[in-house]
Amino acid sequence: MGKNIVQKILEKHLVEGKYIPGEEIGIKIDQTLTQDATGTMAYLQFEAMGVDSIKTELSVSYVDHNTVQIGFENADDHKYLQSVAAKYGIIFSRAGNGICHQVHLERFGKPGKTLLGSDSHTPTGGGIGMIAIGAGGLDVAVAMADGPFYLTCPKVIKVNLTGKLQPWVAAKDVVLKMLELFTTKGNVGCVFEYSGEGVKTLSVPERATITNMGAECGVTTSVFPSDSITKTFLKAQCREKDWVELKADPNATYEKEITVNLCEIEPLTAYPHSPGNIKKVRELEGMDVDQVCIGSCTNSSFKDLMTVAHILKGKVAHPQVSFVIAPGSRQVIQNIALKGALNDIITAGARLAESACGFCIGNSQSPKSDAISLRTSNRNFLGRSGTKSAQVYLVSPETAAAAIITGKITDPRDLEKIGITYPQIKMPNKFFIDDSLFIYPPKNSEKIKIARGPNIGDPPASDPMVDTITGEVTIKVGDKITTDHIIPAGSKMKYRSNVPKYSEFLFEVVDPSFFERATKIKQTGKHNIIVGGESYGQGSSREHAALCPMYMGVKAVIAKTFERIHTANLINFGIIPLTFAKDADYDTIDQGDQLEIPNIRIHLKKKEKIMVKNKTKGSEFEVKATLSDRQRDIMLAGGTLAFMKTKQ
Ligand code: MIC
Ligand code: SF4
Repeated sequence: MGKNIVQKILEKHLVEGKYIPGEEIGIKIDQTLTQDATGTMAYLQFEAMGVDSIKTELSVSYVDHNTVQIGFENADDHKYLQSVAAKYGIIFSRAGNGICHQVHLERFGKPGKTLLGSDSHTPTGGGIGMIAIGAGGLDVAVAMADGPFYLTCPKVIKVNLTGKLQPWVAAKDVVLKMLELFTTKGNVGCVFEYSGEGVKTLSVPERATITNMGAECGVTTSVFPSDSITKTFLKAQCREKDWVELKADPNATYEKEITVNLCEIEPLTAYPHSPGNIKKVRELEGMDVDQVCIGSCTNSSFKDLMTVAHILKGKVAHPQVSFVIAPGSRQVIQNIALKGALNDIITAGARLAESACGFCIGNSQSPKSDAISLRTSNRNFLGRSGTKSAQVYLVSPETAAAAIITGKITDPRDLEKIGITYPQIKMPNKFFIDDSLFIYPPKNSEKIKIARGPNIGDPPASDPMVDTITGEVTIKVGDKITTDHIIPAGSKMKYRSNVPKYSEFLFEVVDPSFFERATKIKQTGKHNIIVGGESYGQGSSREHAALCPMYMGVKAVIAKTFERIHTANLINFGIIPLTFAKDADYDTIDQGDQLEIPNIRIHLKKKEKIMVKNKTKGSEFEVKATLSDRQRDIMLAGGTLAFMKTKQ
């Protein structure tokens, strides 16, 4: 039987299990990437493993998230990261070099390789035919130490692209269409594999926009074939030797197939507060816009910014619009500068932000109260921009540029009515390349001292699993609770290396009194329990959404369904993810209810039925622990680090 691309790459990297969709497998990871906000904890955990150097083909530590440096904390983290990189053989990408996913695509990604990144948008690498997966920092640390990465062998969905995008319709609109079709939930354990005639019409940056935002559907990753377009891109990056061809066999089989006709896609937007809320731009046109932000790992490539520059040439931003632009990498800035496009953008009134995550993570450029903000980024969760009352719409660079000119939500196709022609951007045959902001590790690293400023603390340790969980429902939340709801990033992100302090902000956007309640419950010696609805833990890979609850004494999360990365993080930190055997039981629980899960340790060990007693309601209900044998052992040990110690 023929093989699809996903199967070809995964089978080549298989180190444990069999390639049977739905079953757990372990794969060898060729490359890793970390970013500073998740990296500090990842490397602290790597250090705790006692390995002398990384065992991957290539590992890169990027500084791109926390670059605001208000106070010493971020700078301390950066120094720590730089010294760890030198010590263990990791390439260090200095602040200013760009956003990890964009830079990795440009300089390091290789078709056919596996990439594990401590960031949920690592699937950007699928744009050049990698199996690129986002994970918690601890999983990345394990991969750097030569451990397998465990995942559920995915169900591969073939996305057959036909036709060609119409002028003014962008790759962003394709992935927004995918979000309309697949929504943000129910796709755990799947991978999107793109194929068909339409693939040939998409450049690498366009493909990367599509694979980047597959993360919002909750798929494990997304992948494009590696073809002549990939080769041309790598050649332009002086990396032609990294190219290999990758295509599915003609008779390859898939779990499911869908066809998306590119000709039929129109400019789309994701309206507040979920990337899955899709409408046509046409339906919202005329709405006043207060802010437009162009950038993020989804849409900040050379092609994106050249498109924007062309549209804005000779125009000035509408007086009511605050216009911010954050190029994806230093290479992008250098190349658009050489073309004169940077000048066109600045002349149009752009506030040029650092080449970093910045506004996307609410680290800067929070909009005014109740603002309508149009962003080319990938997430518009409540409060993520830093302004809880703001309404964030996710759009393509074309739609963003149209609003900059008109001050209103505008279908970019209407720009032709005011004499602006559709920009046909040609990708350069050779990019201007300057790798001087990468620091390569020295050959001899013995003398290197790891820099530990006061912001660098030890990762908190977890205890072995208790016999019986006895506690209180500290919080009951609804469906689609994201990791941004669980623990915010933005201005609080500087506490990533200080777990006790960062924990104060748990559930801040949903219920700021959570921390106080959880502290009281912990002090009485009871366990904290979280109850959630469908798709709990959407969004980022941030392991602090498990680490901080663990620190606060949360022992179980009971939800209708969980998202992939968050489930793995909960297990890594010894919090048991339990699902309702009957969804209706969710309705019988209230915040403050006293729950008991008797003999959970034994039940887990013996794979027996697990019952929860609701002592407040005098009722009982069944929950499921859907764990592999490996995950079960980790849970019993109290988390991955504790489990690894039992193996030594
Ligand atoms: C995000 O986009 O939410 C982040 C910030 O990049 C996170 C990582 C983090 O929280 O540090 C992600 O996507 O994994
Ligand atoms: Fe950075 Fe935003 Fe991309 Fe996350 S989604 S990596 S915060 S640019």
